[in-house]
Amino acid sequence: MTERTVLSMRSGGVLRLTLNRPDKLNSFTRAMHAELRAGLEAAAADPDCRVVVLTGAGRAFSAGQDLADTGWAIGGVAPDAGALLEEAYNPLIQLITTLEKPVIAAVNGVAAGAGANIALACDLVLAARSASFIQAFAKIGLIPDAGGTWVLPRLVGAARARGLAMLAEPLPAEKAEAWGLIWKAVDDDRLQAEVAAVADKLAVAATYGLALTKRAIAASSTNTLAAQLDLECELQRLAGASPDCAEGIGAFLQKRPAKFSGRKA
Ligand code: T3D
Repeated sequence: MTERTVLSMRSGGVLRLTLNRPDKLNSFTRAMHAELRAGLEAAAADPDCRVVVLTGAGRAFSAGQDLADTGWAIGGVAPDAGALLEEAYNPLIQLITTLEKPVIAAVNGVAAGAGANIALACDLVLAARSASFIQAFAKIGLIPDAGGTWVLPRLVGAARARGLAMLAEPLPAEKAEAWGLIWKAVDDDRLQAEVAAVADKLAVAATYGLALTKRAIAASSTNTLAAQLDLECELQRLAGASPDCAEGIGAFLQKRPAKFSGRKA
């Protein structure tokens, strides 16, 4: 039987998706794309799933595209490198960034190429101190994809984005945190516990409000201030009419812990 390339485990409101090709540093094949997409779509459809954790099996998070599974052959005709992005990476990044619940990347080891940018597409990135982020593309004559050219300058500024993209050097987790590329670098032996604590907190949070927050922050990168203020009015109306907002304010006034359902209505 073929082993699954993505392991899926639900515990309470937390869905954990583990990239599972440790011998090839969890590099992406078409099968892995299909399985990850299915996992994320299942998360989107399941109201009881309130947060997704994405991590890697073994010593890597992901080394990006499996370079043996692209159709490149030494001396052969080059395949259309954009086609794989259209078919697989772009929809994956869209799925992560528009999922109406938080996605946490638990970066357990090296994250290279599209593997780095898939992690950076997640809402919160926690990385083991020994992990690193490598925009490996320049080493093979490609450009950063899977959203890399969009997210890098926004997170770390154009100067650092160009350095990361053009030099393709590993950026250690601690420096990634210091530069604002990720949320947190933690001791290796604390990574899973820290991720579980964050996931458990988000699993009982006001999920719909978080989804609207995610939407607003994503829109801010192209909006003017005036457009963003309008969007905040629109989304705050939706958040304010949600049962979780009523519960949150009621709980505050009654001096008791809030019990959020995560539902829209
Ligand atoms: O159409 C398109 O393709 C466009 C899409 C592009 C998306 C992309 O992601 S392009 C970028 C692809 N990724 C890379 O270029 C990174 C390649 N990997 C590395 O540079 C290194 O493996 C790492 C720096 C990530 C880690 O180095 P190290 O020394 O710790 O491990 P290693 O020995 O290089 O790798 C261990 C095994 O994983 C090895 O297999 P083996 O020899 O033991 O059977 C290695 O070949 C395999 N592996 C690592 N990365 C990939 C890979 N196999 C296939 N594809 C990989 N990307």
